[in-house]
Amino acid sequence: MDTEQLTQKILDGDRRALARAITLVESGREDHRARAGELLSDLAKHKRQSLRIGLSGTPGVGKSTFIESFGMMLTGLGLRVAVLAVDPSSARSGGSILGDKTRMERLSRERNAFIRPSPSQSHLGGVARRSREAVALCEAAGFDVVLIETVGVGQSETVVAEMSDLFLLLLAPAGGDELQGVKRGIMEMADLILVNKADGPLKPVATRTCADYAGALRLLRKRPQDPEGFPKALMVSAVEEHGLEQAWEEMQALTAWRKENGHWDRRRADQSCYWFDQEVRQALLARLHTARAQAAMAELSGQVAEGLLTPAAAAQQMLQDHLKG
Ligand SMILES: Nc1nc2c(ncn2[C@@H]2O[C@H](COP(=O)(O)OP(=O)(O)OP(=O)(O)O)[C@@H](O)[C@H]2O)c(=O)[nH]1
Ligand SMILES: [Mg+2]
Repeated sequence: MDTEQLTQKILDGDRRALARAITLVESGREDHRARAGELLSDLAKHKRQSLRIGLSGTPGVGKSTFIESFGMMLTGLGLRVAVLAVDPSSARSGGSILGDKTRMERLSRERNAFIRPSPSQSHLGGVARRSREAVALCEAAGFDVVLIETVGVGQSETVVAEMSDLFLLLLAPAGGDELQGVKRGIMEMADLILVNKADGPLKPVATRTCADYAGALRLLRKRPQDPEGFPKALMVSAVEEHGLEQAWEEMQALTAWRKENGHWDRRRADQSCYWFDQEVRQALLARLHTARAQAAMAELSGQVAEGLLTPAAAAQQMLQDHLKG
């Protein structure tokens, strides 16, 4: 299939073509990269947009269960839903997230759903680009909603937030002490906090946890991209499928407000610039990782250690010799 045909099939919403294109953007091969670049540029001209929802939460909080229930609710509303994952930790036991399609059994059988497990990779920069491009492909394929899951490790939340329109933080019911466990930076990224497992014996704890987080959110600095009352904390039960409609209504209300007030477009533009900046940095860093550059680094390091060159002079020499085009 040539690139033109692949482009057309993706625009037609063909799931197999979409899967093939994602494999293409995931490939490290030079010729694949070139083709992926061409494909993405062609598709970008159509300016299709999905609602991209980032979802983060620690292992066991119920991300997979939530995505299954929430995804089923959305397809039930007639929406087309794609699910992707950003998983920088290949070492994670049990393999990649979303590998457990068993927990998404119903959704994976839905005609209007597309689920793509993340390839296991260790390098966050590479994962970020591949995921971002996979999201762009899903948008071009006409999905109404793209859910992007990540486990709360390291920088992966930032990566996901920078490719999402909405960022959800899924939390488990817990005693007040554990509120401290959520880093402030993560709280500040969240548009909605969802306290999951608000069912059965956990319900009273969930109610308290939700109130605690609502209080904590009110203490954060007000963000220009939020209308009154946001970010919000809500209770859900992914298993009993409670609170999902309400969560969806809040997401739609927030999205509508941001679109009306110019924040949607601005955020997307800012994100594009952020990724441009990241691409430049990555490319520059990559030049320092060639065998020749590494050897020069070692050589110059030796001279710096012996006091023959100042760190600044050595750095300047390195840049002159290795960062030119
Ligand atoms: N009571 C209750 N249990 C839930 C709920 N959602 C998920 N669980 C349970 O919590 C456990 C973990 O759920 P998962 O959906 O696999 O959690 P996850 O966040 O995807 O976990 P990782 O993939 O390991 O990061 C499972 O035993 C689920 O049945 C819920 O709403 N209520
Ligand atoms: Mg999971």
